[in-house]
Amino acid sequence: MAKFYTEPSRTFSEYLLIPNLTRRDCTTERVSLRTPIVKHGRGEQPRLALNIPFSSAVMQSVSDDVMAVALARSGGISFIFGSQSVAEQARMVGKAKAFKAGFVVSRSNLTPDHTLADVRALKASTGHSTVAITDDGTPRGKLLGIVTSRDYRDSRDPADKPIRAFMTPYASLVCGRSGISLPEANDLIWEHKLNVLPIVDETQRLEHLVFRKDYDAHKEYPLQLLDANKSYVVGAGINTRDYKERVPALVAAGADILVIDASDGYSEWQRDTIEYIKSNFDIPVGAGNIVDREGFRYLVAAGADFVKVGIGGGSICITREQKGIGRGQASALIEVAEERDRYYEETGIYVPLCSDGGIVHDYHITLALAMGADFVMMGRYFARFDESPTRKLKVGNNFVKEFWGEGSNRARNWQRYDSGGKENLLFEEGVDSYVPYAGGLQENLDKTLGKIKSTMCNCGSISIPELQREARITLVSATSLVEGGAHDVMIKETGLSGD
Ligand code: RVP
Repeated sequence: MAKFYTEPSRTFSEYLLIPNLTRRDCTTERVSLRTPIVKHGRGEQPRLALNIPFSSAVMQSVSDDVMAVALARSGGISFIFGSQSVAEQARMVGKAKAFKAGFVVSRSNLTPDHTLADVRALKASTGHSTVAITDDGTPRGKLLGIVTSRDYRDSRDPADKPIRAFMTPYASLVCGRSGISLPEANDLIWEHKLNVLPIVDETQRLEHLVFRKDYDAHKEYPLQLLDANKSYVVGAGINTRDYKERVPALVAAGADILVIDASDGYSEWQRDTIEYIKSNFDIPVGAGNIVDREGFRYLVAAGADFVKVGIGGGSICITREQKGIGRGQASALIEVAEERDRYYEETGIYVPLCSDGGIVHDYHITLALAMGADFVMMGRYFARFDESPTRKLKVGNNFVKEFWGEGSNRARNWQRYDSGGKENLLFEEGVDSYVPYAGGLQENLDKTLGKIKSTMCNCGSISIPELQREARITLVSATSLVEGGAHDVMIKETGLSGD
C-alpha cells in the first residue's frame, strides 16, 4: 500500500515568527547575513560563502551575465541559466568573470592618426570625455596616449588637428601594471592627482582604465562577493544530459560553482552528474530539487555540496497541476533541514540548504532562513528589476517585465534550435508571464535586507545561524491570516473627492 503523509504540507504564508527578547546590542547595523553555500566540516571555514543569503534562479528570464555582476556586487550569487548553447553560457560566465569592480574596459578608443573632429564625434555619441589612443584603435591595442578634454580647446583648435599633436603621450602618463589591486590603483590616482589610470601589461598593451569617479561607487558595495583574483563570484546551472560537454566549458570560463537544475532531483542522473564532476574537476556543485529527507540523503551521499529544496512552489511553475508532484515549501524545508541537522550531528559535515521558489513576501525569506535554509533562490523577485535580461513593456498604465518558466515552451525552444528538434515538449511545466517592473536591484535589495535584519532583531538574532537556533515559529489559522493585512478599514485611495 502507498505511504500516506496525513499532515497537510504547508507553505510560508501559514507561519509567523514569534519575537524573542531583543537585547540592547541587537541592532540592524550589527546583523550579519553572511552564510555558507558549500558543505564544510565542523569548525572549518566554507570554501565559498555569500554576504547576503540570495541567489537568482537558473532561468533565461532572470540570470544572465548582467544579473550575475549586479547580484555579486551586492553580496549574492547568480546561477547563469543553462538552457542555452554551451558556448553562449560559457561566454556569459566569462563576461561576468572578466568584469572587474572598478576596472573598466576602455569604451572610447582612437588611433593617433584620427583627428579632433573624431574625438568630438566620439564624445557626442558616447558621452565619454576620456579617449584611449592605441596603435590599432581597439581597447586592447598598444597604448600610445590618452586624450581628455584638458588636451584641446574646443572652440579654437581646428577640427582636422591630428590626435598625435595634442594627446598626452604614453611617456608622460602614469600607468598601473596588470595585476595591480584596486586599492593600489586608487593610491596611484590620489598620489598623482589623476582622473584616470590606464592599466597596461608588460608590452604596453592596454587592459583597463580605473577612474577616480568610480572610487566612490566602489565604496558603495561593501558586501560585494569577489574571488581571490578580485573578480565577481559567478555560478552556473547545468543539466543531467550534456554535462560532459558543458561542465568543462563552464570551468574553463571561470565559473565558481555549479548547480544541477531540475524540477525533480531525486534521480540517478543527478548522482551520475555529480560523480562525473567530482572525479574530473575541483568545483563545488549543488544538486536538487528535492522535498524530503530521502532526497537529501541521496544527493549528499552522491557528493552534493549544497542541496536545493522545492518542487512546484515557483511563481511560474505548474508542475503540481500538470504532474501532481510537489510539496508545500515550508513543510519540505522543515523536514529537509531537520535531516540536514541530523546528518551534521552524525558526521560533523554541514550541508547548506537553498530554499528555491515560492518567496512571495520579503518576510518569507526570513522564515525560510529561520526554518533552516542557508540561502534562498528567487526568480520572480529578480525578474522585476532593470538588471534582468527581459524586455520592459507597458501594459495598460503599468510597466512590466517579461518572465517565463524554464519548463515553458518559450524556454525550452532553444533545445529545438540547438539539438535538431529532438526535444519537443509533450507538456509544459511553466507559464509565460509578466511581473510588475520594480526598478533597480540595489534599491529593492536594500529594502528587503532592511526588513530581514529588522525581523532578525525582533527574534533576538544577529546572524543566520543564531536565527536558525533561536527562532520560534508558529502556525497561523486561516482566520488569523485575515488579520495579517489591513482589515476592517477602508483603505484610502488617492483621487477621492474631498481628499
Ligand atoms: P519564484 O522565485 O517563485 O519565481 O520561483 C523560481 C523557481 O521556480 C526557480 O528557481 C525554479 O526552481 C522554479 N522554476 C523555474 N521554471 C519553472 C517552470 O517552468 N516550472 N519553475
